[in-house]
Amino acid sequence: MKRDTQVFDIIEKEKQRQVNGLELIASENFVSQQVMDAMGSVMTNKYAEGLPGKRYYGGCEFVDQTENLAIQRLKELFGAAWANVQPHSGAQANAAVMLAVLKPGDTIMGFDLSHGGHLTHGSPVNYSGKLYRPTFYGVEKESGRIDYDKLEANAKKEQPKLLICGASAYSRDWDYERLRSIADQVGALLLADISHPSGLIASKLLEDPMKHCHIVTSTTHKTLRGPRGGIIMMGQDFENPFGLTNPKGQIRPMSALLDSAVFPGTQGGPLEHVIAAKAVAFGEALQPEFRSYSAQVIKNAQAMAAEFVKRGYHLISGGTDNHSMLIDLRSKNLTGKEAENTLIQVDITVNKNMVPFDDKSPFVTSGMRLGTPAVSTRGMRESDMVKIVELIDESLKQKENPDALAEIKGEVNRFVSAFPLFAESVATS
Ligand code: DSN
Repeated sequence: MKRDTQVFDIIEKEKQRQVNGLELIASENFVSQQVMDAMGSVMTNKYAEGLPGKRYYGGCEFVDQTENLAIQRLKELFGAAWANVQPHSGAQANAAVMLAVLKPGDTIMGFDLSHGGHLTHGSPVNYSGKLYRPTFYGVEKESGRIDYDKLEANAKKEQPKLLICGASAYSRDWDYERLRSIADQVGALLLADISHPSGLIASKLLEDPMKHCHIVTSTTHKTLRGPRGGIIMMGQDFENPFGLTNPKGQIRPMSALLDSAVFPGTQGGPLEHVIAAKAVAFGEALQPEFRSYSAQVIKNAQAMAAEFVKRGYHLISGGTDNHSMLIDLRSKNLTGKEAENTLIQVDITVNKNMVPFDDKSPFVTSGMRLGTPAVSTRGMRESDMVKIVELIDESLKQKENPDALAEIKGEVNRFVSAFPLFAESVATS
């Protein structure tokens, strides 16, 4: 068969974009070669609806083995009693949880998208806001942090059945113990969506949600540095408190309800090639080197945040506990759109982002979000973060000057050429 050069030429260009640029999108990372090898393997050819040992297709003995390995390694990584590794994405994982624990029209409470939350936590344009009654909590204007007393009062007023914590743009850790106490007081289940910080949590560098939350979901491709995908976990199994039954009218343990909410509830055949890659990534995350990597992610984010503050940028909440930061650009007379578009001209990738109490539309925004998982995978350290902020600051100051931007782009390309792209070549000690 003739090789499809049309597609592979484009893939090569994307590779060069990744190699030559500075990747600061907080939700992105670079996987190892062995994670890519597993994703691009024959496992993609196999149908395997069902769970290991209970499939609707023959010939599943080997995909059963990789899926079991993924489950076993994931449970070990987070100290979970139960896990499902089949969700195709974080959005699919959250959809399955809601299908398992709620009836249409039930009230949910999540972190406001415009304050840094996620679409699937109740946004009106998402299934979660269309099928359920969404209510929200947010951050305080002055502190940029969640006020748990206000959250509690809000939960008592709205009486959600599902309280969701987790965010796409919140640079502070979460008080899961307090959230569980609030959930218990209003009779809600507590879901932690740890998609962003899951690698840092697996490395025991942030609070542990597994001890306090009924259900935990995550993506696998952000700080966890695996293939694109989703997972669902529980610290311990329990009986669904809302009396929901399976189609036969039987009360089932939550694990069974969640399994059937993934398949057949919201998905068909699992992506066994991605599950094999998840198993590889979870194996990598169990190594001591991964903890060193995660520690560097946080050190880099804190060094980057401090340098932005030094240069007069306004960080929401003033700094970061994790891998990310959200910057309000209004004090620099810039929009998020202008910043994103300027930085892409110098091969620096960030994303424009709403800031809490934003007065601009989501297509313009007043903020930019940055994160350090990808640059840390390339082996960059604190002093490199200072250099990166200098490059960003200079680019934004020169946004109307194409010659200056061309020069900075050359500098960015030279700077990154010292750092290899993929995980296995990274020094983490
Ligand atoms: N909200 C996306 C992000 O954090 O980039 C993920 O869905």
